Amino acid sequence: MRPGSVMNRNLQEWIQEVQQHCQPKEIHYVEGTEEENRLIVEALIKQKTLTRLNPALRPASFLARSTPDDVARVEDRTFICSETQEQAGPTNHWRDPREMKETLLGLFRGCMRNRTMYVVPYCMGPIDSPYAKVAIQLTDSPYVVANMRLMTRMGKAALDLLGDQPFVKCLHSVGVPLADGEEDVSWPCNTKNLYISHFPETKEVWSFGSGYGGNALLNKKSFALRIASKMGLEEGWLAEHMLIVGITSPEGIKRYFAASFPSACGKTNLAMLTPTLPGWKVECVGDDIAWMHWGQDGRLYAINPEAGFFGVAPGTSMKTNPNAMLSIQKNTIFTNVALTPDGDVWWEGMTDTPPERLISWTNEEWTPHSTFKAAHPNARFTVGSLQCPIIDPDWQKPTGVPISGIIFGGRRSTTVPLVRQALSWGHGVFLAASMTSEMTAAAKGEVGKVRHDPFAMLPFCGYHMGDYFAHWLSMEQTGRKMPEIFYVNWFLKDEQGKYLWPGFGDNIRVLEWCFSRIEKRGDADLSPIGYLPTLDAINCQGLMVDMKALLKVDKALWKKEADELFHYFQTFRHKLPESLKNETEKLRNVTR
Ligand code: OXD
Ligand code: MN
Repeated sequence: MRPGSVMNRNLQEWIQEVQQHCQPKEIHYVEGTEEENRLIVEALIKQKTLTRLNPALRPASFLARSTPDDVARVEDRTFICSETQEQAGPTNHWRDPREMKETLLGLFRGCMRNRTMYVVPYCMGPIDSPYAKVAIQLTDSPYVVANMRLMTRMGKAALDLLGDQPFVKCLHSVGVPLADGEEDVSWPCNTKNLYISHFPETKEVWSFGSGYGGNALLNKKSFALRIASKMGLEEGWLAEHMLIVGITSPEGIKRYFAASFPSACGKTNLAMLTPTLPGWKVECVGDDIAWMHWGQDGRLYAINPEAGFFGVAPGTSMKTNPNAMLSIQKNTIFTNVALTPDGDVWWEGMTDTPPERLISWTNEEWTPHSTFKAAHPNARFTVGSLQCPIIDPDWQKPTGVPISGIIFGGRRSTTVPLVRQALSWGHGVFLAASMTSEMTAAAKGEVGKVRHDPFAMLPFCGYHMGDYFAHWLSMEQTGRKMPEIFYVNWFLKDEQGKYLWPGFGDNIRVLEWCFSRIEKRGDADLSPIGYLPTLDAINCQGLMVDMKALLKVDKALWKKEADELFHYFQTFRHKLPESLKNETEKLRNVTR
């Protein structure tokens, strides 16, 4: 792709503006070819950003190690710069867009000196989908380009699709200009000056200082969730932090579910589940993001805007997620995992017994006696969706797949039962809005602390969360077939701290109950928090589980929960929809 073939006038002007301001040494127009990728990867190896893994064990795969200060999304440096603070709402960090741009212009001035600026056209959603959207990322990180090639439809096809249309502008720099002749480091970043700034009105993202994950791969959280959620509000659709999975019963009935969990709560595992119940089949459409539109038949249809997985490596094994392990056998970029002496990768939880010797993600000698982790808890793998052995045949269907059920869930060791079904769409929205979860390593913060994470969108909603709740409530309209809503918790523990539910492949037992409820079968009791399965409604054959404990609704704990929720919801003030207020009151009354 020559500069001359960049037809979009806005794009040409923008590139020129950024070039003048950031002063890169050269511009590379990314085409997305194999040869181009080969050259980028070779340069990254030379720079020691990537290490080639043993081709006999892990063909065409690489390991990247970041610096210890650039390992996760940084939510307190993530900003929604809407025109007013009210539009960003109480859950987002707001900055005035003009002030933020002034600050950023200062930081971006000359920030790409002696670096290449890559122009990365990419499409979110199948190229031939009416719901696909094109964005352009300008970045000075070749590591970002190599990852985006796996995670998006990147290059010429996206640019051709764009034509002269408006597009989402994503500007990214690691924030480390080089003096003439200065040697680069293997992981340039400038985390002292970190900004991941979103401008929802003008559909722009400006990210400065980090080279890691969601801070730098602006296709994912920044565009496909924060900016897209605002587009969904404006255009009447939903951009959600949800996996999409197709489930076929032994009778051959196939239904699609979307499911929303906070980061690192097992979305990838659920999306690729290997059922332990005979006759059931699971196929994966996506593991992290769903864009959902209403079809003419009144059903909700979901596309996966991504083309690859950016999964958490630690804890992934042939036992917990064999399909993920099979997906990453080749053509994979690993970041912050450990290196084995024979040039392969390892992470905590991959095997029961760790190897005798490793090089840790911090590039240090590691043995099982070491007091530090071999892989970072937020270490990742990046791989194209097509490598997943159970990728759904319709995963790229332009109009998406029809959603019969939506599952919400969080990580809670107490209080929240294994599964329940919402009484109605409005009640389901209430359950999702009241989602709480113990924090994980996916974001910088206090791991284990319970926090509210409505719809698992707390870090990803590009506008006022109260308006977001109202948008969800407004989805229910005459003539539409609303999906059933469920709320699950795989993470309950007993007093000794042992998990009460085996999880992983056995989650199919819970999905079977959800499936039967959609078909108006399946036994349930009405409880103060929704429909609960009766004690024998979930197939537990071959398991030793305490279903009573798993389905327990402890009134005293729920009273605390309801009171706390009441106070949390007050932070949304007049933007809290009346129906959520009423549901909270009802919950407080029944648990009194
Ligand atoms: C992710 C996240 O990377 O949610 O998917 O943090
Ligand atoms: Mn996610």
